[in-house]
Amino acid sequence: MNLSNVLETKCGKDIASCTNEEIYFGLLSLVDELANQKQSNKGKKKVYYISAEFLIGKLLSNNLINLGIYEEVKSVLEENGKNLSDVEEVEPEPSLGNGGLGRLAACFLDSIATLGLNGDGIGLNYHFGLFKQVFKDKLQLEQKNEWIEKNSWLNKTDVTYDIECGGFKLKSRLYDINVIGYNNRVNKLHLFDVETIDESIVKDGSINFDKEDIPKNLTLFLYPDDSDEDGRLLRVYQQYFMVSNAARLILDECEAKGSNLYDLYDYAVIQINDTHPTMVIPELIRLLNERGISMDDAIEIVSKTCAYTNHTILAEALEKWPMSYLEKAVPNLIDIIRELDKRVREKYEDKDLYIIDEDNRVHMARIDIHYCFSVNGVASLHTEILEKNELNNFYEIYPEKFNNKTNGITFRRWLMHCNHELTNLIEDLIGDGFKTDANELEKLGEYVDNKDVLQKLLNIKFDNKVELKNYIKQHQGIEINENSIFDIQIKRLHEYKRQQMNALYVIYKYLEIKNGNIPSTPITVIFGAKAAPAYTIAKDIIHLILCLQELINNDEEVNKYLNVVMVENYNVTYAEKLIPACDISEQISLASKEASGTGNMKFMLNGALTLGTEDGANVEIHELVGDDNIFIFGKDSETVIKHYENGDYESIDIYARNPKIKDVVDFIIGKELMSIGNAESLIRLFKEIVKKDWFMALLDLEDYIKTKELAFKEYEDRENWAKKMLINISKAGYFSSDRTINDYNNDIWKL
Ligand code: GPQ
Repeated sequence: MNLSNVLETKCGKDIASCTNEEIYFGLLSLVDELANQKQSNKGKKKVYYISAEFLIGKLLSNNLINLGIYEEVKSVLEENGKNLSDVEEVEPEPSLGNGGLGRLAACFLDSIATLGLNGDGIGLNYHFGLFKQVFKDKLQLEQKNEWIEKNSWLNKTDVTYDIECGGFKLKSRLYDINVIGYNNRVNKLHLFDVETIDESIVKDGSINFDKEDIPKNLTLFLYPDDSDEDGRLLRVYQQYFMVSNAARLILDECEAKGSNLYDLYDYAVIQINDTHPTMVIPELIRLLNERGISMDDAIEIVSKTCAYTNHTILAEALEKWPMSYLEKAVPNLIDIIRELDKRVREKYEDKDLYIIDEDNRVHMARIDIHYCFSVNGVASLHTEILEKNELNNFYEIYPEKFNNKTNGITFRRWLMHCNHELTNLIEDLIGDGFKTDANELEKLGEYVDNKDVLQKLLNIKFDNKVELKNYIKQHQGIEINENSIFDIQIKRLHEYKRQQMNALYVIYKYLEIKNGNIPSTPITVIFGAKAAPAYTIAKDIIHLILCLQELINNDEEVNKYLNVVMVENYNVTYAEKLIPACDISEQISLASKEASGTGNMKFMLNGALTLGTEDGANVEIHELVGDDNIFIFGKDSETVIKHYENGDYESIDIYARNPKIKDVVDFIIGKELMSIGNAESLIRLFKEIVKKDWFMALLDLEDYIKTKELAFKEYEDRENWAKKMLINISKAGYFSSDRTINDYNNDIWKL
């Protein structure tokens, strides 16, 4: 194929005279054509990864890499005076996920295809996805994120179903996105939409719409989380619509391959990504009943087909739908859910095992655990906590169902695509085997004493910092110092992730500098985070950070040594710029609360050092790199869990006893911030920290400050720091999602 000619035909004119947009659409059409030509061997058994979220990010460059034509396309464009990264800028980012859970699903699809496995994703085609974040007056505003253009990665199919909800019927339509494996097969991401959707009911510049008009609004937005009250019933409709379509598609595909439905589990395995798709269990049972299969048989068949992944121990994130919602939205499922509950009650006395509780709420996770054949956590500590604490009563009756699958990330996106320089260096040193076998990164260990290699690593980091500096300057007009330490915390805003603790560090450092204690190397603390629109305290924390940004960056005494930046609208695209430029990766959740984290893995792979608690996958990172190559602080999960059990944590005691901490916390409502910020918000946050501090930021603050100072000190020895970087990269292979998916396949899916 002569790429230059093909692309010119696609674009309808010579490349040199095309706009970047025309080139983007030309490449999009070329990629889809190449993908559709790849005949994937179908295989008898298929995994269906059902998820309310697939945070896929931009697709162009990754698809070019996975098709093996990235370099060629790049040089053809260059020959014509065009730049591939300018073309990338034109692509809108679909925001079909909130954070880690959705991004994990996207990494998994990449690895499933790359390993040549037969597996598709099933989800919803949200038109505006998660909101776009805008800062105004140091507050977060939410706007719709339009991403579907006339030409997009979505391919309309002929598949439609009639879905019966409470009160009306919905006609669905399936859209497919090609999932191109790295040098391997092409799978599908199936996204269902409703034919009657009406984008015009969303007013410009907002995310407001009539929440009751389900046929028009069903797939407009991704639910931002449980704290958005009136969105809840709509969320139930969304979930049912997703799984009813999924169930029909799965049964149709399996029957077409020869299943008599009694052997469904020989043809399909359904991975339920958190509780959001749980209703697929009663829905499949219902559809099997409709096709003449008895209740006993249907329950057995479905239980042998479905597997459940738990992603959190946070009680507020475990879905419990009031029966009244389900009666309204999914009347067809009520009898079956009652039947599933009845069978549990007949067998067990422990009320905490019941599906329907005393307040008539339906516990979705309990349906999953009773009626799936596998229950997995997402990091070893997380699985251990599920077994010993959170789900111990279930573990006692079903020990054989429980298993761990430590999360992973795709190295195609999080190394090869986002960090070309580092990828090239690694390839020069150890060859390109690591691209398909991530464990080969271990070979980098040979170079820990090679000064030339260490210097190259530092140079690459510096170049990436300059690139990030330019990007932030261009997008937000903020100037940062590429010679400073880049200390980065990027993830959803949640109190358990403790961005507030990091902000308290910033205050500490500001006061230190004011007192004449100047850091040897300047520090840039970077945040990126969206808060759920109805999560007040999270928005207060954003406000505090934006106030600190204004105060510090405008203070001539301080801004030479310390800067604060909160990037606007943090998303996958932004992550791809931030991660390669990071020196210190902030993974500071309250121990026991972060199920795994996956940002921690991306940073490590790109040569950042972790500053973190013994939580989630940090524990496994720590084990792999050893004490000398990570900065660990804070109370461990056992201590934290005991505090919750005993109810004996009082932040006010720490505040009152420790004058340094008191000064730092008082600064939130001191004259400097109160004169530039919103008093109500700052006072509310201050009170929350002093009186409640549910996620114990003050518990670890002192140790955090001490450890962070130590990390900054170690940064001064550049060569030694580069060694630590190299060791982190060399040990990151374990966190390839190829490893994770192999584990899922060997232990659960058995494709
Ligand atoms: N996670 Cl339950 C989400 O991103 N959204 C959710 O609704 C739930 C979990 C995250 C979790 O907080 C991280 O620790 C994990 O790394 C991630 O899921 C993937 O497992």
